[in-house]
Formats: sequence, structure tokens, C-alpha cells
Amino acid sequence: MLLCSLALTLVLLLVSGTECDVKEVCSGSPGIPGTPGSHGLPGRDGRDGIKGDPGPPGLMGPPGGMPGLPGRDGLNGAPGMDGEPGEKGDPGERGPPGLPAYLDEELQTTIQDLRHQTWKSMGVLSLLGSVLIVGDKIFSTNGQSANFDAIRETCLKAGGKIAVPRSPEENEAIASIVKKHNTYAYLGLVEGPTPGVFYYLDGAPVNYTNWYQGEPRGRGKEKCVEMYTDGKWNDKGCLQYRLAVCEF
Ligand code: MAN
Ligand code: CA
Repeated sequence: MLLCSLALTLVLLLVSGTECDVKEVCSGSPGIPGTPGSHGLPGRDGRDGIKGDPGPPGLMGPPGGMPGLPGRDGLNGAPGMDGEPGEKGDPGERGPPGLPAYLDEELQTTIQDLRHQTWKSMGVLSLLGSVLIVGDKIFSTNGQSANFDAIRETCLKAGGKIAVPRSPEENEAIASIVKKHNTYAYLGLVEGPTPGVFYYLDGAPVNYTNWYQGEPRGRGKEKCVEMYTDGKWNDKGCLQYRLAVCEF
């Protein structure tokens, strides 16, 4: 029996190399692995992956449907160039007669303004030396005496007129010149056909006077007017020698 076991053990050792207890029951070594089983059922879906990159743009689609409604009007364009001047119209009807020039205050102001501008632009005012400016008038003398007609001529040639005050301020200005030269001066006034009624040299009636007490008393025989050194007026003959005072 022992021999048998030994023999069996030996056999088994030879076959499997396994030790064997020295018992009566022997155990064999494992067999050769069997062939693999068939595939199992598919597993459950895994979790979603991360989002992929955007794909390239698709091709342009076919043209749309009906055209849309017209848009709103645009802004106005820039103005065009001026056209050719039109033809001259017919003259209008003649207006009503105007005032005499000496009564037209606006005209007188305009003339006076022009006169000033002329003298200013000619630089004459600065050459005249002794001049007095009162409002819109300029008074000046050359210091010489002459009769009325000669003074009138002198002032005209100088581009002015023989001075005549039309307000107390203007009267004071001329009076200061007269006082300075200590000589009476003729004024730009003449007596009309009616004794005692005087006019400016443009024919307008006087509207400012400064007669000496009791004057004018020439009763038509004293056609000119002189200014005393106190600024008062006296009607006087026109052939005296009096200071030439001009206004511009
Ligand atoms: C002289 C002249 C006159 C003036 C009188 C005043 O006769 O100057 O014009 O009126 O004096 O007394
Ligand atoms: Ca007199």
C-alpha cells in the first residue's frame, strides 16, 4: 500500500510537480484553463464629453422671399449754386414829393456824417490846430477878419460853411472862439425880405436865436448877424470886418 501511494505521488509529481501528502487521498494539480467565454452585454452609456469647437459657417442660403418696403426719405441735399441774376424789372411808380432837404433831418444827419468821415479820412482835422468839437459839429477859425461875403467864400473853400449856432452849446463854442480873439464874428444867417426875420444860408428859418437885448433892431437895414464877445447876437451890416469862424 505504501508503495502504491509513493508510486502515485511520484506519478503526480511527474505530472504536475505538486507535492503530495503522504496520505491515502491525493489531490491533483489544476487543469489547463478553459476557452474564453462569449462577449457580455454592452455596458451603460458613459457621461457626456466636453463641448466641441464650433463648426465652420454653412454655405449661403438661397435668396429670400419678396423685396421689403421702400425705406424712408433721405436728408435734404446741400443747396445748389446761385442762379443767374434775373432781368431788371420795370421802374416803380414815382413816390410822393419829399421834404425840402433842410427839413429832412435824416438827410441832414447823413450829410453831416459824410462830411465828418471825409475830413477825418483826409486827416485835415489834426492840421487845423485850434478846432472845437461840439456834438457832431466842428468849429474853427483862421484868426483872420473879413466881410461877410469873404468869410463865406473862405469857409466854402475850406470845405465848410460860415459858423452858425443851432443850440446853446454850439453858441458857447463859437463865443469862446470870439472871446479868445477879442473880435466879433459874423454868423451864417441873413435877413429875409421881412425885417427882423432871419434865415440860415440854405433858406431854412432860424429855430435857435440868442439876440442881445433889444435886437434885432436894424429894421431891414442890417442884413447880417454878428456875435458879441459875450455870445449875444446883433443884426449888423454885412461889410464890417469880422472874425471868420467856419463849421464842418
Ligand atoms: C449900432 C449897431 C447896431 C446896433 C446898435 C445897438 O448902431 O451896431 O446894429 O443895434 O449899435 O446900440
Ligand atoms: Ca442891430
